[in-house]
Amino acid sequence: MFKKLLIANRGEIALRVIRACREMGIASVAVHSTADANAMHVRMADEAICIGPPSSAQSYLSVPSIISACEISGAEAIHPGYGFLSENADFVQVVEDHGIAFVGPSAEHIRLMGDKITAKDTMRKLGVPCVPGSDGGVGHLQTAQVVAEQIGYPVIIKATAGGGGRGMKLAKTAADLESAFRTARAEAKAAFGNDEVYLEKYLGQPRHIEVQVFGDGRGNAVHLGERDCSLQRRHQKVLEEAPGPAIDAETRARIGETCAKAVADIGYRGAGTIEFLYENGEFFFIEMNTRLQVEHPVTEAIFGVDLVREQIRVAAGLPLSFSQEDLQVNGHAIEVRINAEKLPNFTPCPGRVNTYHAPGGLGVRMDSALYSGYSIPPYYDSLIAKLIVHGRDRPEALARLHRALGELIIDGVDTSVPLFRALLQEPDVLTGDYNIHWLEKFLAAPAPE
Ligand code: MV4
Repeated sequence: MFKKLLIANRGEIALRVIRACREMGIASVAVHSTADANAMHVRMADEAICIGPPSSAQSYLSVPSIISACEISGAEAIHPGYGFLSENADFVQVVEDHGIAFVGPSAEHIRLMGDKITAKDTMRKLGVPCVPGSDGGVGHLQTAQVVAEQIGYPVIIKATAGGGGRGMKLAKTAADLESAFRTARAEAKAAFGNDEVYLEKYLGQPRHIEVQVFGDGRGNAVHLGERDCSLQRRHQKVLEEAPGPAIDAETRARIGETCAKAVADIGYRGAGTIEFLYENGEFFFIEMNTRLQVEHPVTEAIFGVDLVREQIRVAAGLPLSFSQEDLQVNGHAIEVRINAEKLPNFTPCPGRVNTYHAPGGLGVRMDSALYSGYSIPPYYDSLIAKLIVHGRDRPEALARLHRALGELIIDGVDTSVPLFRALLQEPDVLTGDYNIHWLEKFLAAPAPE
C-alpha cells in the first residue's frame, strides 16, 4: 500500500480523501492556492504545499505545480477528487509518466468516455441500452435530416466533446433542425474546439438515474445500485437519493449487472458512474463519468462501504474488498448540496461564516470543510457542505433530513438551505414523484402566500 498520497483538490472532497487515508495509515499531502492558506484541508492533512495564486488555472488545474508538489513531498499517488483534473486524460498520462499512481481509471478509459460518441458506441457494443439516435457523428445537415426522420421528432443534438448538459440543442420539429444543427456545431466548435455532433431522440419526461460501478482493473467489476439525481437546476444537482424511488430490486439487479459486466469487459479500474435517462420503465445510456462523484455518500450509506478506500486499494493493485454478493441495499439515503448562494437567483454568496454548527445524531453525515470564522473564497465552486441522511426507509430518511436541517447553523452567508425546507413541504418530493424537469418548474412557479 502507498505510504503517502497527495490530494489534488480542496474543500469537502479533500477532507473526504484525507479521512480515508488516515484510516488506512497513509500520510496525506494537501495542495492549496494562496486563497486557501487557512482552509480546513490544509489543516487536516499531514503536510500542505502551496501551489499557486487563487485562480484555479494557476493552482488546482496547474499540472506542473501539482506534479512538482508530488515529487517534493515524496507522495506515491495522487487522488484528484471530483472536478478540476479528475477527468483530464492528459494529466493522468503525465502522472503515470512520472511513475506516480493515479487514483482513478487509466488515461485510455478516461479518454474513451470523454468522447461521448465513442463512449456511446462502446457501451452499445457492450450490451448497454442507449438512446436511439445517429450511428456516430453527423457531419452534414442532410444526414441529420434523414436520421431525425427515422427516429422521429423531437430530437436533441449533442456535442461529442460536451457532456453534463454542455453543448446541446433541441429540435422540436423538422422546421427547427437546420438552425439547431448549425448552432450546435458552431457552439461546440467555440466551446470545445471540436464541432462533431450526434443526434438522439429527445426523451420528454425522464428521470436521471446513475449506476455506481467499480472495477479492479483486472476484469472484475461490481455495481452498487443506482442514485436518482433528477432534482437539478441548470444541470447542477440539488438533491440525490439512493436507492431510486422508481427502481425496484429486480430492475436494479438487471441494469446493475449489465453495467458491471460492461466495465469488467473493458478492464476498467476504479469508481465509475454510468448515467441513464429512465422513462416508462426503460433505461437509456447517455454518458459515463470516470470519477468519484459528489453524491457518492448516498451509495456509501446504503451499502456500508467506503468508496474512497476502495479507489485507493485498486490504484495500489489490490483487489476489491467486497464481492457482488456482499453488497446488499440497506435502507435509504438522501443528500442535499448546501451551496453558498442567495435565493431566488442562486447568486454565489462568498464571505465569512461567523457561526457554523453541524447537525449530528443517528443517520446523519455532514461532509464539509467549514468552520466558524472561515471565509469562503470567491474563486471556486459554491458547494460548502453536503448533508447526507440515512434511514431504514425513505420516510425515515426524509424525517431525519428535516430534523438535521433544523439543527444546522450556517450564519454569515446565504445558503440553499431554505430551498430544502421548501422541498420537504412538497407532496411530489415526499412521494418521490419527480423527473428531470420537476425542480425548474417548481422554481418557476409563483411563490406560495
Ligand atoms: C437528454 C435529454 C433528453 N433526451 N438526452 C442533460 C445533461 C446531459 N448529461 C444529458 N442531458 C439530457 N440529455 C435525450 N436524448 C435531456 C437531458 C437533460 C437532463 C438530463 C439529466 C438531468 C437533467 C437534465 C435537464 C435537462 C435536460
